[in-house]
Amino acid sequence: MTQNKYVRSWVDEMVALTCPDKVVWIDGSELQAEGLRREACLTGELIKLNEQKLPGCYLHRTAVNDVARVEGRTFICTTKKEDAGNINNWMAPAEAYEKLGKLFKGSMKGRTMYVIPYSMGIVGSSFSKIGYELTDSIYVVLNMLIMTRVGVEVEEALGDSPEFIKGLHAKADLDEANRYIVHFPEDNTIWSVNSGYGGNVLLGKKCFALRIASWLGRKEGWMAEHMLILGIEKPDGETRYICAAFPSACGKTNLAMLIPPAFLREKGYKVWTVGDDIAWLRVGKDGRLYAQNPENGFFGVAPGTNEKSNPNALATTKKDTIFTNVVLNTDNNTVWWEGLDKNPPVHAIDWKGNPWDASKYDKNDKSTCGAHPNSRFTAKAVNCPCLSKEFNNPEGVPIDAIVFGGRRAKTAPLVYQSFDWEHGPFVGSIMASETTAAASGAVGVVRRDPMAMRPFVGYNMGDYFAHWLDMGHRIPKAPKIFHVNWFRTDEEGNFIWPGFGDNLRVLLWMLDRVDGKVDAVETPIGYVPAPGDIDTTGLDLSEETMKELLSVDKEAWLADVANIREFYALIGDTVPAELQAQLNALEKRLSE
Ligand code: OXD
Ligand code: MN
Repeated sequence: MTQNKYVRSWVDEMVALTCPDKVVWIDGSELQAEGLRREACLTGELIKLNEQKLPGCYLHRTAVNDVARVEGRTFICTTKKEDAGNINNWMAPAEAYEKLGKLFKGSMKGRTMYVIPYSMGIVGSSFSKIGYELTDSIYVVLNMLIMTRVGVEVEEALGDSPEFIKGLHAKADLDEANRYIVHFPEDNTIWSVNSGYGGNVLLGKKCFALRIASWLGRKEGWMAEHMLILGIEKPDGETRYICAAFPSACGKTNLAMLIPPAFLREKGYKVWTVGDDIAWLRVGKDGRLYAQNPENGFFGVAPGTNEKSNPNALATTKKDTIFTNVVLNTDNNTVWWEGLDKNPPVHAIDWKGNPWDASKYDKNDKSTCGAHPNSRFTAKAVNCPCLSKEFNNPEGVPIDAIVFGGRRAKTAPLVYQSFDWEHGPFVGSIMASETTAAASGAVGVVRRDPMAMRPFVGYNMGDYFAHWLDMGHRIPKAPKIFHVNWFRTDEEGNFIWPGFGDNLRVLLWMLDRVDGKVDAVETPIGYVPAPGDIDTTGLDLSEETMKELLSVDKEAWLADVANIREFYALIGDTVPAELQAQLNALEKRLSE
């Protein structure tokens, strides 16, 4: 237990508020973790899985009303409303403390409070930041032990400093109507109550490493982004690094762990994973931008993960993993989810804990799913077969390219490059995803999700854009910025681009652009590859189809400009003049 007086007095205060029967300090040891797993199995909070087939693996089920992040109940509490901006929900700090204080009051009576000292980032690295999470959930403790670096070494690194993020979480009675995920960036504080779902309660992840960290990054001159980090090893042994931001559930984990297509594998290309969800970015001494993954594990979406889509993720989950809300196969005590394989278990329990009959499964009716569509695996990074050897490098990895991406049926081409750095944040700011009605091919609703950070920026979105522009001036050797869309569809609504491992072909074009090895075609939206510059060896894609994938539909883009204007108006007058000028220039180029 730390002697840090700031930690001790804050813990005392939170104990007085929540009134736990017992307080347990988490030391990061395997012995303590094993004791907690055993206790959780006794109460039913965890189910131990088949030790031969899935050693060290467990299943957990959340309450049925508590299966995803709750954006509508997530708040940024700054003294001035304009500091949180129009995109975030805002509450005055005093009001939030009072409102949640009542919910926390006595909420741990009859329960144990666990005190988790954790580091986001490699302990002792200049990137890293320390947090404490107080929670009444063993599930949270065990997930934090996988997702972050926990224990005595973290307390030693903090020493007697007051610089730590104070996280308080209580399950209370899981009451949806009183569920709140609240951030006080001015106080380095996060309060989460009435949930037991990962994204709401593993406070190191979205709450700290994105919302609070983005606030700190702006103050201190660095960036916290919703980005994967991957390394591409070339046949000559050199490895180049790329960061990519896609909205939730658009395949970041799959891209981060991709397996190159056979002809590139044979040439000697390899892909290494540094991170699948969050990147902290700082300018290095050499003037390049460096990235570190602040997490220590993966909290991935299970459904759809299989031997084809992501064999590396699947392999990562074969030991030491906590599965949440997947199907339990009662014949052999293993797990299953939709899209794992074509052999659903015959005797099974669904994510709600009820007997499940796979033969009644109808893919158009989510209520018949055995696993919840947002069911998850929490798996250790060290168990990932393609983990980068730079994963624990305290300096981070140098970034050559930043990639933004969305899910667009028609508008965005397969790939384009921004004209320059200033145009890059513009490209990020107009990121969007849409739903497609597959049957009719009709285009659905567009949700603008700048830099994939709409739910995660801990301050005013316009100020966040300004920070991106400002960072351009601080990075002498800035990465190049690109946009991709793996999801372009044909008239029948079928995806045109094969995706998955073949996405490496597009990343290699980017690296050629970075190295000045290949020309590109200038279009109103940016530079696109010349026909033939993306290697399509072994793919069944005609030149016509490639042209279609890379085409820019001016009418669709002009309609998009109108939608972007509305979105900028929603953010308000903090949108930097530079980005408004970029939007006007785009419109002009499209109209010419
Ligand atoms: C997300 C996640 O929702 O990573 O983005 O869980
Ligand atoms: Mn995410």
